[in-house]
Amino acid sequence: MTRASDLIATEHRLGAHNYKPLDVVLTRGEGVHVWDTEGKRYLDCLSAYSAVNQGHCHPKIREAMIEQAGKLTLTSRAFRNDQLAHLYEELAALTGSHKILPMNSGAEAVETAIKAVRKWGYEVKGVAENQAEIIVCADNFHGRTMGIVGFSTDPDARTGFGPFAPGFRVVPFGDLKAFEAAITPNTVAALIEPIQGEAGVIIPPKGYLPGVRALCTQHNVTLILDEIQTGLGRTGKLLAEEHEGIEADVTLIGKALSGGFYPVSAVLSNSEVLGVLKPGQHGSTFGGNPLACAVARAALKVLTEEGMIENSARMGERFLEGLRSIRSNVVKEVRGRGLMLAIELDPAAGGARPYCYQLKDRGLLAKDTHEHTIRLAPPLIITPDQVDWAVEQIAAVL
Ligand code: IF1
Repeated sequence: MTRASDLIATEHRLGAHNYKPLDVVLTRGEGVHVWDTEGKRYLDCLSAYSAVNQGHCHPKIREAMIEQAGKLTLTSRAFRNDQLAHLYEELAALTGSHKILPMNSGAEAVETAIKAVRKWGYEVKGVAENQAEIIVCADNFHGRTMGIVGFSTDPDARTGFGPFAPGFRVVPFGDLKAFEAAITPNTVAALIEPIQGEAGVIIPPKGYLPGVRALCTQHNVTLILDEIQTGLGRTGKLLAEEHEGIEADVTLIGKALSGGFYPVSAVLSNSEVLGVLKPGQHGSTFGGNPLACAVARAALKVLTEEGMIENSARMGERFLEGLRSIRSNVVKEVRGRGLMLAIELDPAAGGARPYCYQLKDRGLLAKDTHEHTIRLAPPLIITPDQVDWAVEQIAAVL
């Protein structure tokens, strides 16, 4: 049973249908490329939703993973391991954070931050018990767990899954007045994506995030930036907040923290917020395990040492320019920062998915989002020639 059509049929028969992937069955990846079971090669312009920023199967991350897998994989946090302290040190040096809490998935990092800021609100800010409020944005995407989908505004994400936890206030993304109006004495935090990913690569208006930062400082509200998708070089800086000249109080990273080898996420913060979590109040069997730490250390090392962040900025500009030069009456808007790019099609074009299938036939993998948007996010190691080739294919199908 190796034929792609058989594998797809089996997935259909035995798997839950919570995804509708493009019908391409991949079997190998290297750098910016992936190969399907028939041996056809594709330029990957999704990078596993930015988890593979370093490129598929990066040899140095693979080496670190294999080496650590032969030594020690999991101790649980009941005991210590000799990798965690090194990851802390390297992450702290890179990001300037004072405290770090390692988890596995992005959603877990978000849930962890929510727990920590609520407790901070009660113990440090002085909010009355169970009154803590967190401001979130409309069209947010922070993950799939119960706590998170409860403050989603996407009907697919939340309908049928209630009842939901209270304590969240939804405001329009990019509207500083609305943000200010939502702040109450019980507001403990604001949770925001610096660029909304799932919503279609929505970049907030200039001044919005600095304004949010100032309001948070003024009202003693913890600013949590979800950089799980935007972080680690995707937008051409280590963190997307750098484009705005601001610093979050709590930063969430995941995805590319492992270069796609393993689920690794982390909450980064100053000591005041994460400091409220005491032994027994939070944790995870796999969080901070030595295999995850070794992989993350290698993933961060290659990201910085191999110039991937700078390349993301340069290639992002080239890609955006190329896309903007495409003359097509189905294109409504092209937008992006670094290698986080999107083409919004005219609703009359009949949806983005047929275009993604045409791109697949031409050897380029991209993913439609929200009906009319094609999202482009290649690995950060993409070369100028590969960018130009991608633009040619996209121009041809549009
Ligand atoms: C899926 C999108 C990307 C995220 C931000 C937290 C998480 C994500 C900003 C949770 C996850 C993913 C999950 C993936 C689709 C995907 C996605 F289309 F939904 F928006 F990347 F573009 N914060 N994003 O983007 O991280 O728990 O998944 O590790 O299939 O659901 P996770």
